[in-house]
Amino acid sequence: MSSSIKVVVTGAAGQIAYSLIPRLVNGRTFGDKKVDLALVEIPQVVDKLKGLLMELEDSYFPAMGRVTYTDNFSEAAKDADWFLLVGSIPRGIVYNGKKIEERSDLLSINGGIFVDQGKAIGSFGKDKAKILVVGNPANTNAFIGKNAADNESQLWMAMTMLDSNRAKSVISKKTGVNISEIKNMIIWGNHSPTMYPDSENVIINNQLGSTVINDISWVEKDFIPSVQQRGKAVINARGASSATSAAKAAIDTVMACESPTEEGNSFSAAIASDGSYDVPEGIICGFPLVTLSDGTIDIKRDIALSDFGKSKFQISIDELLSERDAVKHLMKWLMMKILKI
Ligand code: NAX
Repeated sequence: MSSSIKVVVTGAAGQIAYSLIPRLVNGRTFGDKKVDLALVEIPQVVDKLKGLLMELEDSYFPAMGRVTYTDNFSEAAKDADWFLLVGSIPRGIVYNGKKIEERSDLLSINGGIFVDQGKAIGSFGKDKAKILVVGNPANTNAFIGKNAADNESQLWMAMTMLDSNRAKSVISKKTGVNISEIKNMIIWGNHSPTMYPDSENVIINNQLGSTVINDISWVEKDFIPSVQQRGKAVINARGASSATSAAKAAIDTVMACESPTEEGNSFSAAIASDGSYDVPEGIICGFPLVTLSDGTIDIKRDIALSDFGKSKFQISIDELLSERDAVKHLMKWLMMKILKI
């Protein structure tokens, strides 16, 4: 083993985590590094993690290091390199006597969780730690967490890789090209039904999507809605939300960050806007990303968006801005800090 890495996973007793956690220690995700795991759950279910730990021990993972579990996030966060924030309160659950149906309620409840987790990550996580938010509403949770962490060396991302993988699959079926030859599949905007999967800038067998797919009606009426609504379709068919594909997408994101991106390609995740593509600064927005040879992750800035693409992307940007406004009250602590109250 060349070195070790510490990974924190929240929502560790949930269905995504059950598929995700073994892959973190399988010796492929982090190459030959030894992987220490800190698994986090809410107090009501944290003891279930004893069973998961037993299964991990029984699975023979030579790359697995120390595995701990706790309901104390700050304790888990100490010196961690990676945070996979999967845990959140899902829509439809009864919380404090009220059924959570509205996105605004979901934003508020999960937002509160992400203030605390963000503060702990900023204080106890390693400088340069990477944080991938999977728990929904992922972009705005990441926005809240990043602001609470207040540590510019750390990289906060929200997961859009699952949307990108879904889009590659749809394009593969449409064109007959194997998914391995479909690259630069960009998801612009929010991980929500407003996202814009970009069929014009995708690379299909070394050719630009806009030259391969000459069927705007299919793009508008089939491709975009099917990617946007795929999560719902899985729920309808399976009676539960995507789990194994979400876990695979989280692993794909980690691996994309851990090694340089090949020339001409990009990977999908949402990060804080620096104003690129005229996206208001600060919101956590889906962009094409590249990992540079020094390990830095940057926005790929040379993508040409058509007027059609810009108009679709703008819908998602507007949604992100309205979500930002809905959680402004959670930024109070930030104002207090600035005003030194
Ligand atoms: P589950 O309900 O199976 O598991 C969630 C787990 O999180 C539960 O065990 C719960 O106790 C735990 N949890 C809640 N609050 C916590 C906290 N503050 N600290 C630690 N743990 C906490 O959900 P699962 O199917 O695993 O999905 C998890 C999240 O991923 C959901 O928010 C879901 O909406 C989201 N998804 C995001 C996707 C993406 O592409 N970004 C796709 C898949 C998925 O829908």
